[in-house]
Amino acid sequence: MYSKQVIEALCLVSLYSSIVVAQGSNATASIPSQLTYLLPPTFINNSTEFFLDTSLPPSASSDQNENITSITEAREDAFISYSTEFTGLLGSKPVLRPLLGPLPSHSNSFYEAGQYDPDHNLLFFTGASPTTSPDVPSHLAPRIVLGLNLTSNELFVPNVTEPILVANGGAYHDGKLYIAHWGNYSYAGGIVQIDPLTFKTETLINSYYGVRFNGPDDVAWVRGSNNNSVMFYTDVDFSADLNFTGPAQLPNAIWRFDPANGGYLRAVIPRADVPFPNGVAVSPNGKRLYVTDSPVSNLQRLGPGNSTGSAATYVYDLDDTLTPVNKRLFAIARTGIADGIKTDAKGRLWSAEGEGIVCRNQDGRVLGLINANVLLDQRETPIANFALVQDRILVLAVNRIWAVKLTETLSWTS
Ligand SMILES: *[C@@H]1O[C@H](CO)[C@@H](O)[C@H](O)[C@H]1NC(C)=O
Ligand SMILES: *[C@@H]1O[C@H](CO)[C@@H](O)[C@H](O)[C@H]1NC(C)=O
Ligand SMILES: *[C@@H]1O[C@H](CO)[C@@H](O)[C@H](O)[C@H]1NC(C)=O
Ligand SMILES: *[C@@H]1O[C@H](CO)[C@@H](O)[C@H](O)[C@H]1NC(C)=O
Ligand SMILES: *[C@@H]1O[C@H](CO)[C@@H](O)[C@H](O)[C@H]1NC(C)=O
Ligand SMILES: *[C@@H]1O[C@H](CO)[C@@H](O)[C@H](O)[C@H]1NC(C)=O
Ligand SMILES: *[C@@H]1O[C@H](CO)[C@@H](O)[C@H](O)[C@H]1NC(C)=O
Ligand SMILES: *[C@@H]1O[C@H](CO)[C@@H](O)[C@H](O)[C@H]1NC(C)=O
Ligand SMILES: *[C@@H]1O[C@H](CO)[C@@H](O)[C@H](O)[C@H]1NC(C)=O
Ligand SMILES: CC(=O)N[C@H]1CO[C@H](CO)[C@@H](O)[C@@H]1O
Repeated sequence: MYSKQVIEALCLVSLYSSIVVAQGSNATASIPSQLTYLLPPTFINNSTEFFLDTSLPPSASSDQNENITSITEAREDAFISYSTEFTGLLGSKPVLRPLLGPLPSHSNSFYEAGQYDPDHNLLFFTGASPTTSPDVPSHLAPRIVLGLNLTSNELFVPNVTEPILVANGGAYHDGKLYIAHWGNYSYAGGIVQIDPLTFKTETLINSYYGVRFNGPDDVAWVRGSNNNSVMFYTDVDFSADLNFTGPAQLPNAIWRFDPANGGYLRAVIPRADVPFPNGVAVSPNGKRLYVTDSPVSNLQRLGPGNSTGSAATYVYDLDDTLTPVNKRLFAIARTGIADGIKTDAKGRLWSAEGEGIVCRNQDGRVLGLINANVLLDQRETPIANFALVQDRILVLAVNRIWAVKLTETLSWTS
């Protein structure tokens, strides 16, 4: 509930400008961007903890600036702003409002997808059934499709008409919900289309000339200038590593499906470009494709940092044929990986990362974040996704859902 402003002028007189200390879990901390790249050199670093856990030498408070005792003063604040743009987006009194939960810990029922159906005011997401025993390790609990009626706040389990086995990311497009799922040993995963009211389910994609996908993970639709729509999805072999399916049959890739002209499926981004493709999103103007890479070293049986990939988000341009070209590194996650990503109506990119829900502008600059330290009851299972619902962000915080109302409309549909 407390919000304090940075005294910008301090930046001029002091090498290490002041951090604004706030109290209370609904507070906003404004952190001068200078502190994101310049600290007293004996700061204590640690990539597994958060930036807000960085401790500065005691001398920093006396020698450099009495106001910096440590960045950790902001660690219990819900909102961390690195820009006036993000502070403006939060408004004067941002509130992290509990929407659902908490369920008993380890029930990761509020986990992936996070898709808003604006036609019926419904939220769809994927996660463990709320009745899953807390004894089942969260990464092994089968993930199903779940719904929340945002009018009545009623949680429901859609009675889908085809199996959806280890449901992951999703997309809402043209009145239908699309979900990526891994399948199991005997049932091929793929992309399914679900009617949001009747739950009639149809498989759209599940094979490449008779070869199974490894584990379709996320999906996004883009509408071209001629009003035809094309679907992108990521395929990654985490499912084999977790023994939900047999060994990978295809190299990990990002695929493009064009339903027009009888349907045309092709791989458009190879694993040489993005080794472990995970989240996928398009910009509202249909000109950009974002993809996250997830070098989850425990799944690859490698040590931390021991991977050919980066915990990064890449951006491609979409050319006139809606084909991704011109790959650039967009951002590297400071902690963990960037998992679910979504663009807002103004083209900013929001991503679920170790540190929380991170908001970047189109140049990849971090504008601010919603702090995982406050969002999560535990740190073992990070936040994988969230939803943009009109002017709200609904955070799928594993065993609870939080709602944050912002000052702008964020959601849009392709
Ligand atoms: C990071 O810092 C925390 C808190 O000081 C500590 O518990 C943890 O062991 C550190 N991790 C690494 C990899 O240094
Ligand atoms: C510390 O912060 C206070 C209040 O925000 C300000 O008045 C003071 O000038 C600051 N001190 C330094 C050395 O920047
Ligand atoms: C923020 O404030 C709201 C309303 O006062 C309250 O319901 C919520 O629990 C607070 N958030 C946290 C994280 O304490
Ligand atoms: C959502 O809840 C409202 C209020 O109870 C109800 O009128 C509406 O029919 C529900 N929507 C769906 C899709 O079930
Ligand atoms: C789900 O749908 C099936 C038919 O597809 C039906 O037999 C079953 O009763 C339905 N279950 C619920 C809980 O509505
Ligand atoms: C895979 O899922 C199908 C469809 O739900 C089910 O019939 C089958 O028993 C499952 N196979 C395994 C090995 O779990
Ligand atoms: C574009 O296509 C959608 C359905 O695919 C349709 O609802 C919409 O009216 C179309 N827009 C234009 C401008 O043709
Ligand atoms: C992998 O899953 C299969 C099929 O469910 C099971 O038979 C097998 O024991 C599992 N392997 C391991 C190492 O858990
Ligand atoms: C990196 O991975 C290789 C191959 O699995 C392994 O031999 C090596 O010990 C790992 N190094 C670290 C630092 O984890
Ligand atoms: C406190 C701490 O974790 N310090 C580490 C900072 O990074 C260097 C280089 O990786 C390590 O040697 C330190 O142990």
